[in-house]
Amino acid sequence: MDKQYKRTLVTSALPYANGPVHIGHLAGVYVPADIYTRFLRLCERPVAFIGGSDEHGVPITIKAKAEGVTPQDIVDRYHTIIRDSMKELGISFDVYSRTTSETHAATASEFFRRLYDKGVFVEKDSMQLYDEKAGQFLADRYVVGECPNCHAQGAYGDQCEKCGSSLNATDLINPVSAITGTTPVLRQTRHWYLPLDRYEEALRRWILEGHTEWKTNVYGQCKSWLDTGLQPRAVSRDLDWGVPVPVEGAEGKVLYVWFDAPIGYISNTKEIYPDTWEEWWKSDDTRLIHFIGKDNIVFHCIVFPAMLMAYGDNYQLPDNVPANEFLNLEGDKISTSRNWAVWLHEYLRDFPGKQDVLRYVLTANAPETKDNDFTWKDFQARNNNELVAILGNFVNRVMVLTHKYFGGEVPAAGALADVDTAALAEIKTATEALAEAIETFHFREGLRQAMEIARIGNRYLQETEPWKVSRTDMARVATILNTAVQICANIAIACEPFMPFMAHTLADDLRIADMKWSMLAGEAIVPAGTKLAEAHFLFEKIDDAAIDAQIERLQRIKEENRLKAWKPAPVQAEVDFDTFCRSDIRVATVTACEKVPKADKLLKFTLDDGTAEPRTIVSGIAAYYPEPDKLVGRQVCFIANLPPRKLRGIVSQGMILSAENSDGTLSLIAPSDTVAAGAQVK
Ligand code: B3M
Ligand code: ZN
Repeated sequence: MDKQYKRTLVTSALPYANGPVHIGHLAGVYVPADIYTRFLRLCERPVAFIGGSDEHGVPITIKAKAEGVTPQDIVDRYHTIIRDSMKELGISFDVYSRTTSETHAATASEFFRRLYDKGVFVEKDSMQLYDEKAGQFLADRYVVGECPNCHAQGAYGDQCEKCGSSLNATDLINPVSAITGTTPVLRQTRHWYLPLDRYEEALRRWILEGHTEWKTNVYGQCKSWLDTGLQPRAVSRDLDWGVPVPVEGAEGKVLYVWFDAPIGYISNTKEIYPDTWEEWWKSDDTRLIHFIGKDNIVFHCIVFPAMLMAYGDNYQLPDNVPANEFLNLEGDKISTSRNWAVWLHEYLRDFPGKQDVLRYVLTANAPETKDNDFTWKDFQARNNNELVAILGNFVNRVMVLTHKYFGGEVPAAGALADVDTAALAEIKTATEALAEAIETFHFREGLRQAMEIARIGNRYLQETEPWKVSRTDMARVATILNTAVQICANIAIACEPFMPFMAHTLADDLRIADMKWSMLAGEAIVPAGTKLAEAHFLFEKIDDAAIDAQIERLQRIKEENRLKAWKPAPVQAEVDFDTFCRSDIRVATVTACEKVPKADKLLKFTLDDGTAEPRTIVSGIAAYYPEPDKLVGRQVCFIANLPPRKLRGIVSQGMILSAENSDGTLSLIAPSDTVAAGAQVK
């Protein structure tokens, strides 16, 4: 399909260097981009895989302020963590640079300047919030106040987290600067706007008519943006962190992070190909593919292409943008701020040597067409039941048998029987389907086809049973095992894009020096006479303890988040003092306590309230006191002057007081020292 292209430029979203990357980023962007790139390399098609950190933007400055360090400190820290962890996972970037590089500053600056000189931008003055104490304009995130829609306090200048509406900082009621806590004033400021409306027709033709083959989620989002009508967008900000606006009189202004970040793809290409980078961006026979998550679609399909159109000079627009949906974790949305994530660097620490398992699970479960869920139980099951039981087991059996019957030397095959040619034909079909799936960005399907080869291998051994044949016909055993070794070789090559660590180990074991896609389903990938490595297991089982530890970690985080989110209930409407005083609250000593039969919420208390008569009160707290007899002897507080009422046939004389904890559990109220039964609470 893309034979007319000389080279493919693969980009993957530049992660913000304000935190580590998690499985959501990996499943959505980096693992699919890496699969695609590795596939092209195996096919010997020229490809460059561009990555890097996105190091500008307001969130980084906020994090720096919160920690009392510089933005540079923040991006240095996370750039290193992200770069190293992605490398360890085998994400095979040709370059992983950063938007604080000099090359990038020069490239982004030149890009803006050219658009400026061509008169592309619209310059507009507007009123924005300014913190006089800090002496700076406030980015939307730096302003908090009352939401104009739901009137919640603490809404941010760009969004109210309570009602979800997106806001303008100037709409907030009683805005306060998050930097100094002072009330900001409105001040005039000038910014440059990219008039997206002027590119609407061209974008419409290019996407809606020219790229009907794009994934439906991507195409649909573009269509809805275009149908709503595009507006000019400011591409500069009043901020001291970013690429300075290269225009006289623009001191204190930087390029908006979403203007400079995609240019980072160009800057990073220059870093690896300082002499030939233009071929990769500006020639018709280059194919540009952006791997991103669904929240970045508008920037990659509308804004950046409009920027490239505005620049001209034959910059190529993306040929495809196979954006993914989101991956959830154990049923909940992944969230950096709530620490609800599996962080890559922590995974690599907790599961050393198991990079391929994560790559496998994230691909098998990739959110290609809808949001999907990662669970640790599924991770374990896929490892144990698929990688270990199907793939690892097949390869191990072949290696063991080859050692057992032929001292580890691949025997020469004789004439093939029908069962042999049938297996090889099935493999050919699977590898063709696999290539087609990867070409069209259906990586889950691709992985399924790659695993199919191992399934074919297992069936082949079951049907041919070389261990039985060995009693009568060693020449036939030789043919079977030669065929089985070739199936292993197909597994190595077909799985390389998905599980490169396993694939290269297996290729080494089979003495395949240089894997190529063209070898697949071909004849004798491993020549007869090759001495194989000793048999070993490519995958090992993951036990319950390792999985339980991860699940417990998530439960702890959930608990912490719940406590953080808890707030005391709002205070009720006022009551006058006399009304309050009419409630007669007293202390009593528990003399007996038991469950009420057939009412799992209720406990029946018998109380000494200082009078001659014991008092009975039924209370709905059984769930929190599973051993009611242990309450005997304790003191409780109760309301003495409520009218008696019947509960489950028992007359309850009052109400026992308890406090509701943040998790909804109830806890009995008692005086801090023992007092006389019947003492009044005042
Ligand atoms: N840093 C947003 C993100 O990580 C952004 C991507 C930039 S790609 C040019 O979701
Ligand atoms: Zn609101």
